[in-house]
Amino acid sequence: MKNEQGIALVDRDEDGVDRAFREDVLAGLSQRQKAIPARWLYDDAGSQLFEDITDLEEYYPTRAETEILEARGQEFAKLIGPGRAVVEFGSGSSVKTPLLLNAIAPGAYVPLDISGDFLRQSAAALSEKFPGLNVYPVEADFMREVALPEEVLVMRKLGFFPGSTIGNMVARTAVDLLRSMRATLGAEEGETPQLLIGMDLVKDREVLEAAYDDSRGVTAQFNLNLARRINRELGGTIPVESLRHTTSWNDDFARIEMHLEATRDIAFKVAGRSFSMKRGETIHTENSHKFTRRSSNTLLLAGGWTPVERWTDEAGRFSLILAEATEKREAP
Ligand code: AVJ
Repeated sequence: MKNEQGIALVDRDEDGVDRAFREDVLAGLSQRQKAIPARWLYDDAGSQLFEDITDLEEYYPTRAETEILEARGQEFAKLIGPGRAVVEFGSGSSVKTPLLLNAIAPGAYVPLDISGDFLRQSAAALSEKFPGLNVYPVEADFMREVALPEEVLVMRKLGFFPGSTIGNMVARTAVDLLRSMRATLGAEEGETPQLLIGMDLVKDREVLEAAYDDSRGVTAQFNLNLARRINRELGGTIPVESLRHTTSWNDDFARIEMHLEATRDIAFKVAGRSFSMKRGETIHTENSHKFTRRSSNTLLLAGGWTPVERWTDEAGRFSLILAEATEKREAP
């Protein structure tokens, strides 16, 4: 996979091993609290399992956010206006992006994704649905500033980041991303870009824990797939049948945590290195932060974005927030 500059985005060694994946896994398994960044959950199998999760009875976020996008089109049109280049951080899902594009009459659509395959698929699907719309896919790591295609530089920009993906990041990383988005969208060039971002809300612990530990065990498979992926791609010998999926609400940090817990003392190898886990010890595999009105405002402001409007679904489970890049010279 190469980006526009012809630079391979996935750096593989002679054996075809993704170097960043190996480094993250080896470093993560060497920590006192074992932890692997959540982004590695999404190989092809993991991405498919996540799609399955979005259909589950217990997993409300996708339905709640879609409900907002369906209900608020006229308000988006009024507050965002026509002719903006919509820059989506992550390849558009088949359902959510068309709802937004239909509502606002955009000038162009620019999906950004690190996976060229997903990017081309979703760009092609969107072009088919919107024959008149200029679509400029860009293969890039949007955690850093991305150079947008020349054709959209003159247009006003709207960033779109649905799904509460921001919730997977700890505050420091989330703020870095929000600042990168500002830079990507041209906030430093006297532009006032807008950002439409989904953020899931704090709610009863039982509802949250069920959403991340469903009765059909799909989320468990999603989590366990990470161990299988390590075995597949990094020559691992993790006894996957001796790991179990666990979910818990961390009230201090307002987040759901997913872990893989050893059900007995185990020892295994990954990429030639030896590791062990005592019974009950865990590998932390994901955080999913939940927000309040205030905590989401604080995070956005820290990242250089001023909230201007917010919507929730009827049941008040999920929020979609419209923000604009904060002026540099704003009073303290
Ligand atoms: C893709 C980050 C929105 O945190 O809800 C779903 C991922 N993990 N079930 C989320 C996920 C377990 C999901 N996001």
